[in-house]
Amino acid sequence: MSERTLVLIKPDAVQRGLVGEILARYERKNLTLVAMDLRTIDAAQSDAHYAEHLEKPFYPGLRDFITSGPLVALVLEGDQAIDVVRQMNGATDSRTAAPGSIRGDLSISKSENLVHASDSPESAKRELSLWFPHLA
Ligand code: 3AN
Repeated sequence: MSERTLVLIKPDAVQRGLVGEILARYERKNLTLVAMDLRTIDAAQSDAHYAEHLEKPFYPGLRDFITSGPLVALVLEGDQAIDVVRQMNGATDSRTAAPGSIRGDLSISKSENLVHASDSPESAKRELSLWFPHLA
């Protein structure tokens, strides 16, 4: 079943010049690029995006990081795209993420882990309307 998922190529990836490499992986997988935007977000947008993490001890650092510079927000579409993209991204902790995944190949950090992707149909719906409200 075709799905849409919200992906963030985070500020560490932009800073390191990895946007092309990461985007190329999604394109080679044959996911469809529906929307893409380079933007720098403020604390309010971070709080809305990471609503479930607001009380976590790591959240202040995560907010500083995600607002630290431009990121690339994209919408990808394809058959079971939500799970497919999570698999491609790899485990949250890049140190243990599987080789072959974006995090496993390109990052060694748990916090600066290059990418975000929606983790369920419910979060995809919420995140898509937050980041790209003009999309149907
Ligand atoms: P994922 O991005 O794999 O869905 P989440 O949603 O559990 O992971 O966490 C959101 C983000 O918060 C992660 N991408 C990571 O940057 C950061 N994060 C999660 N857990 C930790 C932690 N224990 N220490 C530092 N940063 C964390």
